[in-house]
Amino acid sequence: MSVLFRRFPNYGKFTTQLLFKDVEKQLIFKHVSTNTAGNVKSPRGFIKLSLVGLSVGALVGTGFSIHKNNKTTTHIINEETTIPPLKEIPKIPPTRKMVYPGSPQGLKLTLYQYQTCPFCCKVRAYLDYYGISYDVVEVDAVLRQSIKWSPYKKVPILVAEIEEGYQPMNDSSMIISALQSYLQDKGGSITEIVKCYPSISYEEDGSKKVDIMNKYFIMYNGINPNRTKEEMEEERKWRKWVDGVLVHTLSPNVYRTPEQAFQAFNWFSDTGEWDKHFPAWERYMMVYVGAVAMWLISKRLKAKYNLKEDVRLSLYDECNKFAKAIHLKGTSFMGGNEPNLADLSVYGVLSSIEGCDAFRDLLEYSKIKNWYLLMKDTVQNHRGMSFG
Ligand SMILES: N[C@@H](CCC(=O)N[C@@H](CS)C(=O)NCC(=O)O)C(=O)O
Repeated sequence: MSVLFRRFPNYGKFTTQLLFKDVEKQLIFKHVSTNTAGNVKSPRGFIKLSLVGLSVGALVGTGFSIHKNNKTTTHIINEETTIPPLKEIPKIPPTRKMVYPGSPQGLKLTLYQYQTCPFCCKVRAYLDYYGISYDVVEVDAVLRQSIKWSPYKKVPILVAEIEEGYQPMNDSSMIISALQSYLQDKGGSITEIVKCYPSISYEEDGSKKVDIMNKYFIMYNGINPNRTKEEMEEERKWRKWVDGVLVHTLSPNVYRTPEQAFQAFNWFSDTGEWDKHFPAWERYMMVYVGAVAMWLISKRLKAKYNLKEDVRLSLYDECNKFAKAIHLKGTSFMGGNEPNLADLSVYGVLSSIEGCDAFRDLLEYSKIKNWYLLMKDTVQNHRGMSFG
């Protein structure tokens, strides 16, 4: 992996070499075939209730895809794309503006999000910690009108204003890595940085899947990272664990019983101020259909991700792993005296369930509480602000 730390005069070269590594990894671990047949299923034709249920299910973003397949056969389509800048996107009044006086000059960002989506919470934790100003557009989970302009249909989407228009960034980990790369190299261009994170699409059991290359890598572009290779590897390891493991323990815990599912959706509605942003019919749909759908889906997720019979134990176990790793380092954070991107990612996704019983239990019965409260204080006071 030494190639990952070599310095390159421009981002393009860096991308090509990393991309090669990642494709190589996929070729090793997945069955490869030249068969590229198979269409992406469209939601058209679903009755409205199912559509609403499924859309709301996506709110927590942890495995709606389980409905589509459980098999493991994969065919690489090998389509590589980068997110093109757009000349125009519809002007939607922001739901709120987060303004930080020390925010990096010239960086105008809009976050399209669901308030309680763990991936969106992760991006907000990053922006708030570093005191980077941004506008928020709360997307309605049912019709998703405000992201109609985007070919990428999930949230978060972060859009940066650039000279030629707008540069969208998709996927929470890619967004964080791209912004971190931009902040390291202040003279760099967001569009050039985004090119370092191309998407590769492939077919898995009849549906098209997309992976974003290099999404846990920061592009230093010749700048000395001032960190050891081991520190950077450790940070990436835990960031991957957040997306690949930790996040999958959340839904089965949050929606463990119908009562807890309703409680969670009512909290989503309160904290996301759904009464302000969405018509009453849509809000009720989201709460009632969403709670039932997620309660049902979470049973499948529990099986898919091999969670323990008592799903709380899986959540505690995972959080204890992270807390123990920090304890062994003898520091306050995984990043040492200051949080790194792993700390911010763990904090972000856990903050998405703050209003739920599962969260209260987590703080009471696991070892994550002290770290979590310290992180909360650190993020809410924007202690990384001097970085910008
Ligand atoms: N890997 C993505 C996952 C994003 C995601 O799954 N978002 C959910 C909401 S929490 C979503 O928009 N789902 C819509 C859908 O799957 O159609 C990230 O890290 O941003």
